[in-house]
Amino acid sequence: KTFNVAVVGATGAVGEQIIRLLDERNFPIKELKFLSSPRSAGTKIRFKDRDITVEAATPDSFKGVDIALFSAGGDVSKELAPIAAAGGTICIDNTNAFRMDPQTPLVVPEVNIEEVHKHKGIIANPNCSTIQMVAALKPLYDRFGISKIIVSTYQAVSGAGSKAIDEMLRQSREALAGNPVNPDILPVGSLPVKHQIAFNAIPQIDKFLDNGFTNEEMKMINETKKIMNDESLEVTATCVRIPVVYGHSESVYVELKEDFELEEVRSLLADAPGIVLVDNPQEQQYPLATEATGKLETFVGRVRRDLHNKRALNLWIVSDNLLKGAAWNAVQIAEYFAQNK
Ligand code: 11C
Repeated sequence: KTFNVAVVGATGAVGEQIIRLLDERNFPIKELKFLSSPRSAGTKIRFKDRDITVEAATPDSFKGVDIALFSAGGDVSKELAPIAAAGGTICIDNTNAFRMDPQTPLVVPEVNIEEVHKHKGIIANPNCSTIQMVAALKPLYDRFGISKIIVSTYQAVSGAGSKAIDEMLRQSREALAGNPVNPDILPVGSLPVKHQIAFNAIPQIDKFLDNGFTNEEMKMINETKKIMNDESLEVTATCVRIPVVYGHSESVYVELKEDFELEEVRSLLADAPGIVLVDNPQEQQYPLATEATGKLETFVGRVRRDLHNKRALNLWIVSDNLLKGAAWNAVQIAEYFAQNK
């Protein structure tokens, strides 16, 4: 069986990766449509042996489309995904628009693929920093239970889009030349105050809420509870932007509900789907953003027992934020549909 597929946000950083994955993995496509904002419409994108012209996304774009992958921003998803879903299209949405909607499954295939069957037309892809953390913690959750997670992130600028990548590279060149760096985009394009990202670490990703946490931190907290289907899970997060182009890294402290042996933790991680254990401190081997870039897996290392709480351990979790954190997770869900239709 083949499917009519639409990619919404085809010219963006995540859209580009979705298209590459559909191509490389030979997704069973009948017709393929690339959609975007009117500004990017008309662009041609190569797919297999042909050029496909990007069209402006409108409510009429989804007639006859079986699966649509959205990554054109929350406003576009809010406007168009319900219309597409009402017409029978399965919408896999990479934005924040529907993640916490109780009607919308929030899916990481390694953790809760069965949730997709509850869909009402829209399936949400979680935030990148959440996906890699829950994928790595799932085998430990299933075996021992988890009571508490304390995470600090070290997030790549590509999470804030291609303009943020350009800004980080430009600032680095300016700083090395001894010139002023002129921050323009980060931490949040729409807020008046900007900070240097080159040679810096910015403890703000997205806007602050009244509780002192940022939106990005609250996404990690709320999405983790929803995906794990466990409101009692205590999660706290500090999200930090660092001058890395691709690959989010996370320092995670996790308190288990039962006693554990480190060797069993290591073997559970080594055997888990989509997880690669890289944990050999003697040889200075641990996950690195540079090595995770371009890979579909989530890498876990620095596995060690906490010195104060024998039921707690520390981990270092790294993944390509545009792949498992976005495009690959979405294409994985689409592949599941294609195989189970
Ligand atoms: C970042 N995590 O690194 C963000 C990007 O809700 O899908 C992804 C935002 C989202 O800036």
